[in-house]
Amino acid sequence: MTLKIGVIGTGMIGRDHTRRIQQVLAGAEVVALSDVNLASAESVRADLAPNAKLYETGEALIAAPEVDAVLVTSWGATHEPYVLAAVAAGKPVFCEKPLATTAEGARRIVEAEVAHGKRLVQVGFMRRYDAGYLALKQAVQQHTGAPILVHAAHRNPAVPEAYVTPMAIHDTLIHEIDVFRWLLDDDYVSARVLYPRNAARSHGKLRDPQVVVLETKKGVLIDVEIFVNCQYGYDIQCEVVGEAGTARLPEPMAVALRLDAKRQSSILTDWKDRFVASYDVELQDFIAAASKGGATGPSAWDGYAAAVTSDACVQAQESAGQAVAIELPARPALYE
Ligand code: NAI
Ligand code: ISE
Repeated sequence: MTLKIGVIGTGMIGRDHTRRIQQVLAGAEVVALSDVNLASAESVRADLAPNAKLYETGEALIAAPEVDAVLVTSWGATHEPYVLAAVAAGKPVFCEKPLATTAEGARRIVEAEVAHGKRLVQVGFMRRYDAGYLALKQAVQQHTGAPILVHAAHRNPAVPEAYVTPMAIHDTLIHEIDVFRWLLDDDYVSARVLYPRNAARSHGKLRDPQVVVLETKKGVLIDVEIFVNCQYGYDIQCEVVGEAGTARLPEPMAVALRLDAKRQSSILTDWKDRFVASYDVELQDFIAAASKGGATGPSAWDGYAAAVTSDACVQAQESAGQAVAIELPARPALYE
């Protein structure tokens, strides 16, 4: 059976996911496309999915009889209504991060899915599928002893002028927020944000870099540096310190050069290249589960937990270094 997918939002990642479904992955085909900018959907159809039908609205695409499953890759603020419409239609839906831009919005999705009685939603937290993070998790479980500290960094070479301070949390840190819950099998109890002086390349509406300190229920302290104008590359770092030893996220493969009296190797510059394999695996996983009418992987509950934490971190950005408490209600049985 070929899963027939409709894609809502055909910008950078919507185009890239369409490419992987059409050219890399097995068992699915993009049959419908929609974007508020129809010219963008038209261009993705022309380049990648010539048999796809164009829809003027995401809602019409979700309701279309030929669409078995939906990919939501539009701007974050538009995710919630599309995911709710897909759940109401009983169609599996892959939603890029964030699941919703507020915790209340994500909660509404959890409630709708629980009322439906079966998982339909997968959130695009692709790091859980990254070979490096999977190896790190195994090393923590088998070798380091119980984790005590995590030191991490999320560095982008540059961001557009419109990227402002809270986006460091809900656009960027959200990946660490999710992956550390998964890595440590833990939940957060508090968040703090500390700022050094602003980097010269930043501007009045962006505090950059910043350091987020998260504390977990099991007492692990996590410090994450977010530096989105670091200039030199796209660099994701993570070291777990445990009772018996430490484990570090592997560096992406790079040829080691000896040249001009220097040892050197390249650093990637684009998140698309850094996580290319994990995007492939997460979507193949979606296709497998959606073909059976369900969903797997990062759940709506994970999207909700990330949104609650993200809201607390944004509040902490404005709390002069004070800790902000993070509390989650009881997890519904659907997500056990
Ligand atoms: P983009 O701006 O390149 O593309 C978004 C597209 O959505 C645009 O073509 C826009 O016209 C369209 N759009 C906006 N509102 C819409 C609506 N109501 N209905 C239909 N289409 C609409 O943005 P990009 O970078 O592709 O990001 C899209 C989503 O993917 C965001 O939520 C972002 O956080 C997420 N993302 C995830 C990444 C990851 O590593 N997992 C990486 C980059 C983005
Ligand atoms: C972008 O939206 C992503 O999701 C990337 O993975 C992240 O590194 C970047 O900071 C975000 O802006």
